[in-house]
Amino acid sequence: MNQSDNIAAPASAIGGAVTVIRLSGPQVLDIANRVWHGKTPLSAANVRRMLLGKAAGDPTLAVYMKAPCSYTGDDVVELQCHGGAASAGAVMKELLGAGCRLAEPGEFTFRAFLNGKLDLLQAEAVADLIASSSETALHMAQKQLSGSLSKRINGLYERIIELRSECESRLDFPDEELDFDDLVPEKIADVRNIIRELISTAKAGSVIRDGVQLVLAGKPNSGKSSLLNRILGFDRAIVSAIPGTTRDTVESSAVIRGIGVNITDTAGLRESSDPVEKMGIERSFRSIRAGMVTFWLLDASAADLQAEVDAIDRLAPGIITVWNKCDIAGNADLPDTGLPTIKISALSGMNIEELFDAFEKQVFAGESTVIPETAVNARTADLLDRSLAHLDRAENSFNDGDYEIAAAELADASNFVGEISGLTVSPDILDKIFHRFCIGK
Ligand SMILES: Nc1nc2c(ncn2[C@@H]2O[C@H](COP(=O)(O)OP(=O)(O)OP(=O)(O)O)[C@@H](O)[C@H]2O)c(=O)[nH]1
Ligand SMILES: [Mg+2]
Repeated sequence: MNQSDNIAAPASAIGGAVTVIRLSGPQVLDIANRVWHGKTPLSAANVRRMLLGKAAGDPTLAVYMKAPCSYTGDDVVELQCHGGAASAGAVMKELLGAGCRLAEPGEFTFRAFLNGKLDLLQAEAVADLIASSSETALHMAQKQLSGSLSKRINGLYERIIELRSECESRLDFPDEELDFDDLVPEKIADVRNIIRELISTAKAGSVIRDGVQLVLAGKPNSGKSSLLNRILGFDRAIVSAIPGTTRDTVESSAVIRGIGVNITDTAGLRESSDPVEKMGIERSFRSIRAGMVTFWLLDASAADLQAEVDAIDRLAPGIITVWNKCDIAGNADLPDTGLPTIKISALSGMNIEELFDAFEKQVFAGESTVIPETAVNARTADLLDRSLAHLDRAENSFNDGDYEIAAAELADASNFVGEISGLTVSPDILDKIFHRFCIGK
């Protein structure tokens, strides 16, 4: 990505009532004034003031933000024109004709990074913020955008650099009676502990950011669609007493305990000669294999309870067995499934909160279910993991009196930690990170 030219792109989804077109670069003020015409041109005299004029023949609001006080740190102009592909397209066409080029995905945020407006962790938080599907995810992204994680990571980086210079001073002045720090091994161990603690938040981070695939599976009539409707709080799927009601998979989104969940209700599993039902059952198996958690529904009012248990596909991921219809099961002696089990009634809502407790436990796989304020993503966890290996070796070398190796290991460790917020980073990694963004951000 070239930083010296002028870029433009719609920054809001086309099709809404208004489209925001964002321009960034050294000549965007001139370019915008050639395309947009108001009573007075955009200039330093009306910086950050919204002015009404026209662009491509239609009423358009325009605002100029002068470098470095803008999102990207460059000169920025934003135009607000009528929504709809044709209207925004006409303005974009004029801007491209006047000297802008279409921005690449994430290019505005990339410029913000190059101009020191954001570090890499904050840039990733911008992408997370847009993708947030729950309040928890939004809160986590906002926290990271405010720089709280960057502060912790940069603090670690500084500490590793200090330890490295301590090792180097022993190399440079081996015979002198300098006031050396005796606590280097303890300090390395301390840094390692903080890093381990951060890595332990990765699981929660991925659950919160990416959400969870939950599959409702079981025999026909066990109450899968009833449970889906109960979780959603409205009638999404058809429920009937006829086995085989759901023929295709039904997908819905929900938030359970602050976690974004994509729920798939599936066609009941049984031997069938009906070709359409067979296709539905094949889809059920595909969904089950792709899930992270499976609620396997069992009918507690069935005549043969052991047959319910025998039907469980134990290869399904993250199974919680759910005895449903407990409202009419009386005191039936329910056989043990050997798996985490909850007794509910999808019809009355009995024990749904207990089912959510079990879901939360399953999602965090036995780790603490307390959602951390900040949590690292897979990229950060991987870099922290790599730095750990070097810190281990640095400590051993230091204890052996091999300060040169210790200093080199600490340098490697600091490079990996520095890559997290972008203090040390290679261009191909930057490309990868910013291409996760949409155009216009
Ligand atoms: N008493 C009682 N009836 C229930 C409960 N849950 C579901 N049912 C009834 O069981 C029947 C089947 O429910 P569905 O939700 O359609 O079952 P399903 O598992 O989606 O069935 P298929 O789509 O055929 O695979 C309906 O008549 C529901 O009203 C429950 O907790 N208690
Ligand atoms: Mg159904």
